[in-house]
Amino acid sequence: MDPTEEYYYKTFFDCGEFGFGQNAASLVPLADCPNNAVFMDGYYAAHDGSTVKVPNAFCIFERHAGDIMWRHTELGIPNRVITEARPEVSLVVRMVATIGNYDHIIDWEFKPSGSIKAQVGLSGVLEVKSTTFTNVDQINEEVYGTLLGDNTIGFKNHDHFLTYRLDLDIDGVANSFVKQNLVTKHVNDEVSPRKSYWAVVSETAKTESEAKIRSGMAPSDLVIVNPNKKTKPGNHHGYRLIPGTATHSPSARG
Ligand SMILES: [Cu+2]
Repeated sequence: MDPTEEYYYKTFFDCGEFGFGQNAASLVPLADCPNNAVFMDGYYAAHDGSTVKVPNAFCIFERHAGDIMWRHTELGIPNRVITEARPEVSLVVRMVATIGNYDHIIDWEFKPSGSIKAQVGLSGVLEVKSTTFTNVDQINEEVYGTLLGDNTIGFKNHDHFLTYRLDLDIDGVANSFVKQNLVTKHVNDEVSPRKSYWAVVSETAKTESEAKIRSGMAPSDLVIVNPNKKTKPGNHHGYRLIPGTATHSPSARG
């Protein structure tokens, strides 16, 4: 978000132009990954087709975070209290891609409940530009960033967008994308004192365009199912997509 001569064209595509695989960093034992981690080398094809090895490109470890996976204390049985608690122990697969000043930490977390969590962390150093200023009191113009030290402005206003392409095969490749919309229903009879409630109405996308959503904006659960496979009670096999909180960048068009 800096329209000046030296910066207006800077729109980096970290994956597309630099490559997360080509820029995979070798992980540092006991710092990037805990002491129960095992490491795997990574390989990619160079421009001439030869094989390039990245030592310790991945680490795999069990995470004992101290959280509860599931618990219940049953108080409904007279003269008996039954408590069962199970710890959350998940399997983490990690890699780091260092693109210029940034280090992207990519985790896939596999939980005992069957949940798969994708997470990206950002580290590294700030992108900065030089300036004549040494104190904010000297600045009476737009500098498109924050003065961090003598003659140093850090880029404050910019976005990082990370796009995942999820190709799910749930008990086979024939899967459907279903939006489970929460819909308000009105009660018209005289029996219930309730005037309204909400119910779930499923809508299967027939086209790619019908599957478009604004992440975090719609009152819907997003589910990918195999419509050809059913559980014993008759529900479809499926996975629910749970987006994280989304910040919506104002689009700067012009
Ligand atoms: Cu950035």
